[in-house]
Amino acid sequence: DYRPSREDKFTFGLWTVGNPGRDPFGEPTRKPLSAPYIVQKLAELGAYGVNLHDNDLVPIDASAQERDRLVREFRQALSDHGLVVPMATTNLFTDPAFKDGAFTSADARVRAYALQKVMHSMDLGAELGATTYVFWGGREGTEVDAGGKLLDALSWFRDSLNFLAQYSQDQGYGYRFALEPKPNEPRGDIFLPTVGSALGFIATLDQPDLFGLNPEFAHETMAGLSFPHAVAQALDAGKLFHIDLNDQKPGRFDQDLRFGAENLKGAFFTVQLLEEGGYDGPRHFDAHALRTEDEAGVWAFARGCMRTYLILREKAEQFRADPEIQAALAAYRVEDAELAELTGKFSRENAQALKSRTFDREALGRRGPGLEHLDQLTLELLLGLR
Ligand code: 3MF
Ligand code: MG
Ligand code: MG
Ligand code: MG
Repeated sequence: DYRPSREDKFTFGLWTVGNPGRDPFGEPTRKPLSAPYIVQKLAELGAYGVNLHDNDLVPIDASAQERDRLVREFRQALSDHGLVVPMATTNLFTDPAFKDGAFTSADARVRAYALQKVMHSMDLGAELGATTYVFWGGREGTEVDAGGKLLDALSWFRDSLNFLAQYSQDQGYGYRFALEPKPNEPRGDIFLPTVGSALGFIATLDQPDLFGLNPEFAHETMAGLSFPHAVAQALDAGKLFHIDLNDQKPGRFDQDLRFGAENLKGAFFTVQLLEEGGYDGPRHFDAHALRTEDEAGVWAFARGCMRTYLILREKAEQFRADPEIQAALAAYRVEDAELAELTGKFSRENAQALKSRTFDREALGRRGPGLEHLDQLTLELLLGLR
């Protein structure tokens, strides 16, 4: 009955269900929820874990005693309710110090403070058992390029990531790092705006094997790109270290909608890729209840994210088992053993044989691959008619 269990590995950020409904034009519409209470509620709903920014748990100006108390109470709640913390990250975007970037600030003091803050936050994450560390560069960007820092910013960013990877190793934390691209908001233009740009950047780091991606449905959609395509590229590169599931209308502000709420087919193909593409990490929801909602709406939102995922996972199984869909897929893909031999591996002989081969180009162009039929079958499956 689509009730999640720990094995489904559903996680939420403290900042997601804890989102009080503030937006650039309006005050919060909900009361803050304490971290231990969130842990209790998520456990009741069947989640597996909870993720956090340092300051979701510990206020930026907390005293050492206050920090210890908050961490102790949080850990107690985790062990009381059987939840884990698979991922941790740093808030490098709320404080005014980071208004023009953290790792990419033009002010060396801000860059150094950002490194210090991340190291403390990595200590906290390790204390809580996190193995994945996310970098979302929310303030790493510009509105004004007259400052001339575009090339410097990339090299400052690189130096910071190299430094922090070594810090993790030196402490024996064993983190894997996941970069989370976003094209804009809160900055006009954020550096490393898409999954593809982050993948390209990772190749320039000192220890590229430690770095992968945390792609987000809403972020690629804001860039006008396809999320399933981005997920596939990350999987293909062996770089899908984590994932932020939510939803988004293209051409809008960052909405962080409930998973599956807007792009049902995109959500379906995402679930299919995750389930069949070898991803075994947490299914993390980075979204929040609509600003209109009260606390009951928050839990309806969280339940809905997980329930939709489980429904779509079942749909992916039905897709695999449906004879008509499988026949349409088989008809779509044309195999040819002899040509596979010729094109599979370069040799001078294969190249020669291929060059002298005759292809019926017009027949190739005439063939109808049956995608209208296949897509309609898929749609009807999703609508519950198959
Ligand atoms: C913003 C985001 C972020 C990141 C988070 C790290 C506040 O659009 O998606 O959420 O996901 O900082 O995971
Ligand atoms: Mg986001
Ligand atoms: Mg957001
Ligand atoms: Mg995110």
